[in-house]
Amino acid sequence: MKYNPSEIEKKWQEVWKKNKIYNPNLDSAKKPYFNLMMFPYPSAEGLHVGNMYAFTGSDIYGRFKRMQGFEVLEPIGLDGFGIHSENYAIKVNKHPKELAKISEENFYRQLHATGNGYDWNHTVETYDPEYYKWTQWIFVQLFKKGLAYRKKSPVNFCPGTCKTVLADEQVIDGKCERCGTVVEKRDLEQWFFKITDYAERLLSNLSQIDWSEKVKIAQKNWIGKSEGLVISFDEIKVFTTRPETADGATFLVLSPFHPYINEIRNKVTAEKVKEIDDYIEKSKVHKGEEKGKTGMFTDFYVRNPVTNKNIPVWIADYVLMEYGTGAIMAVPAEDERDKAFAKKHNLPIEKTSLKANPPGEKVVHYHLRDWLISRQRYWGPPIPMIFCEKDGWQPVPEKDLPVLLPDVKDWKPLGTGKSPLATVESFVNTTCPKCDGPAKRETDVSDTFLDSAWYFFRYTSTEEKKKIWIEERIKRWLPVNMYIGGAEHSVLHLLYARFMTMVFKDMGMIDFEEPFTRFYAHGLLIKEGSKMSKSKGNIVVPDAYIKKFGADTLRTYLMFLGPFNQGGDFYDSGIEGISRFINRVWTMFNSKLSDETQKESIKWMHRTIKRVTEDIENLRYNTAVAGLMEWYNFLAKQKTVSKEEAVTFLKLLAPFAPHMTEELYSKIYKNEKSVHISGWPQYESEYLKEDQKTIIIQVNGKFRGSITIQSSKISDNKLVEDLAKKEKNVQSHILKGTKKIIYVEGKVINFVV
Ligand code: ANZ
Repeated sequence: MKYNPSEIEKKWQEVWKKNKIYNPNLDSAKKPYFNLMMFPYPSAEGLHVGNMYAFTGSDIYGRFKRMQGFEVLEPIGLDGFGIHSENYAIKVNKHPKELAKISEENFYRQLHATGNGYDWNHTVETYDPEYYKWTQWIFVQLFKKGLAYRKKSPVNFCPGTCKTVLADEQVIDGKCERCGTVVEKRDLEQWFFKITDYAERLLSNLSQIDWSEKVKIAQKNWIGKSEGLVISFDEIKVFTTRPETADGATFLVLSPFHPYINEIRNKVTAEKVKEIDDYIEKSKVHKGEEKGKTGMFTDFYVRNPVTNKNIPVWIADYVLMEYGTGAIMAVPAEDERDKAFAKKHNLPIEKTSLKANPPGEKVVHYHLRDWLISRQRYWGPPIPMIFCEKDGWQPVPEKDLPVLLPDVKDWKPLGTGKSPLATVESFVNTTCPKCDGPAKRETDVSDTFLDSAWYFFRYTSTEEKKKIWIEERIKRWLPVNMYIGGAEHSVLHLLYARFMTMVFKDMGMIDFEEPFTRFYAHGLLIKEGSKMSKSKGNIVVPDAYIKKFGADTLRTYLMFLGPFNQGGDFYDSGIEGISRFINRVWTMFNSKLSDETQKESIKWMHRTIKRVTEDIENLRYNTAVAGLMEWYNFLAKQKTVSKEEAVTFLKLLAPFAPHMTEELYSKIYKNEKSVHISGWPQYESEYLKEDQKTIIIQVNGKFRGSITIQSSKISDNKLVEDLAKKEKNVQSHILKGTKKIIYVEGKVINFVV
């Protein structure tokens, strides 16, 4: 029978759905295993093979665990709210809500075609009011706990396509991570989550979790713990990690946003005040190359407490208000940045003894900032807060959740620092939950990273309407056993999800505080040498490949093209090679199978089971496939292949090529259960022992001893000779050296002396 993937793939997808083999019983599973793929945020253009690469890698692990006897929950959903989706809606000029429906349908259709073992009964879509009701509920809980607060502060604002404030994590090298526009600082009042209260826990717990080292280091650096001193220079406090250099502090620098500047204003000339104000205005906009080098003298001095000398006070934007005390003592003799600044502005550089001992107060600082939650955009969950002139900020009562996102025509961002919702009067005007008087709703929506900070909890309980989740199920399924996703989320999603989990624990909702026991970062795909991207026009869409070769071939190829944590290069010629392999496997196990496995063949089988098992456990998928190819090559040379070999081979290949292995398995075992729940093959170590050979040693034709070595080593002449020479009884006979050495491979070595 010819291999016809489009026929068998459709057929098995239907059967699996009917037999619910990927739907574990969430309430009674005895061996639950939560295998989670990072929440995708697909646009209407759908899935490209780069995404499919990640999903397949996760699915293979889930299938492996299922075959090992675990009841695997492998859920899927989509993160469809947020700037990413809204920017795409702006680009194609369609309402985000309309577009979301199209994206969802297309994305789910594509995912079905890839044959992943998802539990389709428990999907989560972040724009579903049944979901964002709980996102808003979480906001209210954080507000009640004092972990959500409002603050006016200089925040990152993207004046480009995004026209909204951004979290620090979303600014890369001074540019917006989404659209690349240079980010400005604007003084705006915004909602923040107090993630900084959790800095120490977020840091110290890192040692307890099994995560890619790269990601742990990124989190550690982002949290950025520093221990140092706060030293007073008259009324100004500075934070330093190098107090011993204080005698070399020749000037003091304030951030342009430092409150003490107001005091200085009262003490200097009107001209100086104007100069100060101009400088502050200019420093609100990043100036590329200029940034970090400009500064101005305030005409004001403070006393260095170590040298007792008066030193000038400067303002410069290389000092950040959000870190330490927003002021530094500059030690140009020791610090490179201070030195460059001193040279540029002709400030004194003086040696430090490195022994200064200033009066100081010991402090710990973290680079981590509070999480900026507000977005002046449309496509997100409205922040569930109400402002009353009399009672101040009040949370929306829980019975009134969700605050529905109104359907509006004018949904595009305004760039005024206000969300488009601010223009919708019917939305804005409401009553105060406390005094019933007239009040106004918050019109910003929340950051999409809040939507994705807790979705994995909800997967377990999507049918629950009255509570955020079903406690029993959380106890059974969480924390997530295996989480696979992109390393680019190291300090965004992964940090926020950890924070939220700690908050839930502190609220008594759960009894663990790390959400992901194991996290594995996958690599990225490139296409024939360059990074796969829309701008390069080298995006590969899986649909055509699935049609031509079948999902099984595409899946196996993706896993074969490189180590899963490094990614690899997608070549059309490569997929053809895998297609030939899959076709040959099909033909081999479609022919007549013998009842008994040959002795030499048994060893091959057990060696391959061991190798593939260990490779999949460690996500070395490419070498697992290579192991199967080697075994195939061996089997192809044998006169017959046994039923046992066929079944073992199909089981080992099943996670990669789930449909064709199922078809072949069902032909061998009619009426048996699916290969995917048939149990993973076990190897027996007695078959792994290598054969040994004994080689006779002669000197001038006389027997003098023997050595025993592994059969695979008998053609290594040098090894055999060295080992033979070391034999005690041989040594004494060859003391004067040898004339000639005759080796009959695997049998005899004769030294002529
Ligand atoms: C004097 C000094 C001498 C410093 C020296 C460094 C080297 P980390 O380790 O990152 O915490 N600093 C403090 N607050 C700052 C702010 N708001 N903006 C910019 N820089 C700031 O770095 C702490 C060091 O960074 C502090 O120690 C301070 O400079 C600077 F040879 O004080 B140091």
